[in-house]
Amino acid sequence: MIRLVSAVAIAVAAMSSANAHVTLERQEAHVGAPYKGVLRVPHGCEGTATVTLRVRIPSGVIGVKPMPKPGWTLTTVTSKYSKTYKLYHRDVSEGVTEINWSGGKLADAWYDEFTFIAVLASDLEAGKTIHFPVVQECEKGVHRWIEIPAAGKSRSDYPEPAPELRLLPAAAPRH
Ligand SMILES: [Cu+2]
Repeated sequence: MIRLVSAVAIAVAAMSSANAHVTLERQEAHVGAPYKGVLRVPHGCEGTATVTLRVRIPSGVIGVKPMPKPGWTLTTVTSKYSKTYKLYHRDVSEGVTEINWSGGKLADAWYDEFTFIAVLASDLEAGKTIHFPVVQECEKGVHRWIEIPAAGKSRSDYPEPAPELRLLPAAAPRH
């Protein structure tokens, strides 16, 4: 009984510390469907406020549109995709591949979310995990949430894991 309780306590601790980093709210989504990405920022760096959040969009995540935040300057980088995709009845061969919220101030003691919408291309591989590397700049210090787990490892094995999204098979069409 004691062993069980301590095993559960360890699992909860590992889970809560992993989730206490910058993570995506929805960590699973169907390929070939829209996806709302909500980056959760539960703390700053070295106890100081976050002033910039920059995220890189992985390949196959298309039609990205970020949500502006009052008090923050929003800029994006548009790049050519590795191929042309069908997006809502039109062909797209380029799009937003980096989002930058800057010039704001999110105190270490406070929590906030940074949002974007996108479409997960239908040729993304279900069962795979894709990563959204984030750089979090603070008044003092920086967190580079860019570590991608090697085979056989998980995000809790790394001090600064990149936010991850597990891909599910395309949902059955609704009639
Ligand atoms: Cu953390």
